[in-house]
Amino acid sequence: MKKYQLFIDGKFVDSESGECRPVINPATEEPIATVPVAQKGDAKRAIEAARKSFDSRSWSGMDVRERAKILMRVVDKLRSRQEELATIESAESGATIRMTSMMEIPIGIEHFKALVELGERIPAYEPLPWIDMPAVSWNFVNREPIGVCAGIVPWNLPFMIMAWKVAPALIMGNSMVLKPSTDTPLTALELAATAAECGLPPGVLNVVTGSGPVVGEELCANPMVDKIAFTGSTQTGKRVMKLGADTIKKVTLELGGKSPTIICDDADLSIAVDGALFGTFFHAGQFCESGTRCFVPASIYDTFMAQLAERVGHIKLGDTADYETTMGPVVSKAQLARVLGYIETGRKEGARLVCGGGRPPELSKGWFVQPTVFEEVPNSATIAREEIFGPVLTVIRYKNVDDAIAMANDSVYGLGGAVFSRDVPKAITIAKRIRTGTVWVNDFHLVNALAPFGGYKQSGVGRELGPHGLLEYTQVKHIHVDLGLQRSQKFWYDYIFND
Ligand code: TXE
Repeated sequence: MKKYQLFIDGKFVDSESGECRPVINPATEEPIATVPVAQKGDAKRAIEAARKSFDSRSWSGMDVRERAKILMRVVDKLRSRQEELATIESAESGATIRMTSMMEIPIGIEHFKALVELGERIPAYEPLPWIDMPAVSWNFVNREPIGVCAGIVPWNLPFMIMAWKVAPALIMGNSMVLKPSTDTPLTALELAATAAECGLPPGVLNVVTGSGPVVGEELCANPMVDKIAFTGSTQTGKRVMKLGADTIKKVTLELGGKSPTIICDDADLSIAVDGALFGTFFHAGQFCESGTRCFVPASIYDTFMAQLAERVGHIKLGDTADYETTMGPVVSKAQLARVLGYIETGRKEGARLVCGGGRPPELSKGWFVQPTVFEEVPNSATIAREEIFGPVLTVIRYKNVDDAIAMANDSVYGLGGAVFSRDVPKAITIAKRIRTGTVWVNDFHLVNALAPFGGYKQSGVGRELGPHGLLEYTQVKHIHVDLGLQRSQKFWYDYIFND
């Protein structure tokens, strides 16, 4: 069993305490590796290394084209390791190998590449309009890295979410300390090893494995950290924001969701039924933008539900290392208990169970949950309001489109959503009225590296991906060059002189 170490200042090192913990495969419940349990002192060492590298300008002062060359070497090396990374990611997160090898790792690498290419093209110099009051001056904005960024990553898509933080932070010239989730720390350490091999200067990327309350809180509170990029639950996001407030850190948060899928009465059901199921059951529902509330019009309700119930039966649970398996377990025993608890609440609150509703009896090992569909759920029910983060879909009947949009927007979250209709202009009009950061028309989950991703309301602050996401990793400095070269032209000095 591989024993991993922390990655600090360009070297793999043990934690100060020497304590390690196993990483468990959620499909087999067996340990697959061990990682250090870092303490605050380890987090501080990593922050100091990042600070030193940033202040030395070994990376931040490098020409962006040189930074891009090194990061593109990382991309090439990651591509050559794609299969190996897909296997590790599947084993640590419980995602199927079908998903990690066909989607998460290759697309995560492509997103990394796209963000590096996009960042390279963001100009450091932004001219401002001519200013001649109170006298002629030349003004421009210098776009600069922020400094030391903390990247806090959850367990649902560890490689991809890490790529969304590391690539923009580094191409824009920052140094970073990355804290993966305790459940899924391995691909972060693999990325660090690859980056070091490709010539990334020491201290620019550091990886510290440890708990949120210990390592995560140190990263959020330490005065040497300038920015926090956090993905995780809304509850922890609130804590992160409060901790960052003491030293006025820039904070971007990508948090929970309860995304609506609105099926229109003119939808192509061969796309809409599978789309609604893909929106909820992909990766056992462990996407923050998952479409867990499906709004179906009364006029096609029975037909839609009959097709939906039939199609759920085609989702195959089982060995995550088998390419035929299409749905894996949830990430941990704690998450299993949480999801089963919500299913119980759904039953108690009177929702009608269409299928699923528990652990699959045919699988004796692993934290699996059957794909579960509830119907006749009021939008006020707990299972329609709270993020479950498991394979649970609630179907809600609606009378007219205004009614559907009102219910879709009646949520504290605002991350994603979808509209299914053959009438694309109508679907776009509905999409514009949904108060979320992304809406797909006739699809779901297709996150685009060139488009901003993030939430309205309690789903987050700021954006990841695209130019909007890259700019979150920069500071803007206004430089004013006064063109009045004679003392007599600077009449405003006479506000303090009278001679
Ligand atoms: O999330 P946390 P958890 C939701 C989902 C899930 C629930 C709980 O509903 O059921 O959150 O999962 C680190 N200071 N999402 O407990 O706590 C932690 O170590 C600083 C939605 O895993 O948000 C991990 O690295 N950091 C979500 C990261 O924060 C702290 C993805 C996320 O953990 C910390 C995951 C603290 N005090 C869960 N406490 C999404 N939006 O994609 C924890 N962390």
